Amino acid sequence: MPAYNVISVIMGGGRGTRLYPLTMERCKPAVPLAGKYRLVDIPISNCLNSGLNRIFLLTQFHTASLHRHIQNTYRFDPFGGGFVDILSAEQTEKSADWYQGTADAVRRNLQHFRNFPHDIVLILSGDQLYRMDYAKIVEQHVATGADVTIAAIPFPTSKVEGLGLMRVNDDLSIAEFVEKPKDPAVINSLTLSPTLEASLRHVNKGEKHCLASMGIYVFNRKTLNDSLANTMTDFGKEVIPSLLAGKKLYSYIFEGYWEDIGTVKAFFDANLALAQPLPPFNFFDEEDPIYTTENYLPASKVNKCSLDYAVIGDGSIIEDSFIRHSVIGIRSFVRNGCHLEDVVMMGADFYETPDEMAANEKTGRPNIGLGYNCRISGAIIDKNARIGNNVKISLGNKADGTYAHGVMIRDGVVVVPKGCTVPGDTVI
Ligand code: ADQ
Ligand code: ADP
Repeated sequence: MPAYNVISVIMGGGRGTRLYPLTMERCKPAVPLAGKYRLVDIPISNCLNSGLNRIFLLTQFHTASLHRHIQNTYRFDPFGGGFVDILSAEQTEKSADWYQGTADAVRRNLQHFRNFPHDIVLILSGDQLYRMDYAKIVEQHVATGADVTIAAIPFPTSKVEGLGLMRVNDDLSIAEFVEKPKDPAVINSLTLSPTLEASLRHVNKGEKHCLASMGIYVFNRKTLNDSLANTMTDFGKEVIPSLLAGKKLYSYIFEGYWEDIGTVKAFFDANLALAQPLPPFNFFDEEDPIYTTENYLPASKVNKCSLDYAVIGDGSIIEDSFIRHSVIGIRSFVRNGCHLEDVVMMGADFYETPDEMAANEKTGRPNIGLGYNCRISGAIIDKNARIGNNVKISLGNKADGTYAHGVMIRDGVVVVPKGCTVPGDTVI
């Protein structure tokens, strides 16, 4: 790879409402993941590990943090022609508004892609956790002579809610595509044929399975241009169904771990899944590593703690605390006597100096990180949060909503937003 001329386009997110408040101050691709990465590191690393180094990242707004992250991380030598270009929704003479949907976002950027020679466009989602060799889907795409190839994962019918489903022939050509069907009769009509079901390695043969779209598309250049010469705004809802009649659409079956992490709950669960004995996603893979910024942080310092399935980011300081089934991000400061269970703490962007901490003490402002004797469970603590002494935060049976000091509950997960200050002795 690539014997074919491929460009990759990563869909960096719409308004980011489903991940709010993690997207309150940053665009979705910049949301921190697994203690030290950003969401966008997953599709970019997959591209680079697949030999694809010409990457466009489409995003609604262009936060400083995303720009800094991409510039500091993805530096290419001048001979390989590689790049990661951020294309944010921009006002043009034709339109002044945001991207209306995935297809609209790609359409508005076709002019940028034209400057680079290519035959094939690989379209990827920016909010999924999986490891995939895109060379294989591109090879199948070329071998079948398809106009479009859609990556598809076999899911039991009970788990296909919110996904596009396709019925495929035994040669993998797509006969029917329905975006996010709800009607059980429709879902049942889209289940795998017995021949295909028997050929799959990882499915539980007792259950009926469907092929769900992973939102990963391989388009021939001309097919993409032609299929966007209209006003359709969305790939799953409009463009793909519209192509079924006249074009050759194939599925590419993927049988590994794949998780859409576009909601607060899915994001929380996928992070915590890394803090179990054998995580479904392996960040310890040396052959196909996930790349991210090298921060030059010191190794973490841990004193008198009980750590039980904890993932600890670099540059953290943790004193005499109990941490269970949690992800603790870079530069986290956990002071004595804390008890954390099922917590995703993103860490901090900087260390406070002794002078700053002395000034905090004078004004009664908590330092960045956790104060003494905090008890926190079932929560995401976003970056640079200041949590005072003796704070207790747990989900309990509280409903979604906004609670004291800006703390929120979304999808049944407590979120302490970025830079939030929770004064000492608060109980939520
Ligand atoms: P969804 O994920 O619901 O379904 P969509 O909201 O279109 O589809 O998002 C796809 C990707 O594009 C996401 O990464 C999203 O963040 C990004 N995105 C959305 N709007 C964008 C915009 N305006 N600008 C830039 N990026 C944008 C899709 C398919 C389903 C399939 C699932 C799998 O439509 O068929 O099953 O993905 O997750
Ligand atoms: P996020 O990770 O939440 O998207 P950013 O990446 O935008 O946040 O912010 C991180 C950058 O901001 C880091 O480079 C950090 O050094 C810097 N930074 C933010 N606030 C401060 C501050 N008060 N003092 C020093 N540096 C800061």
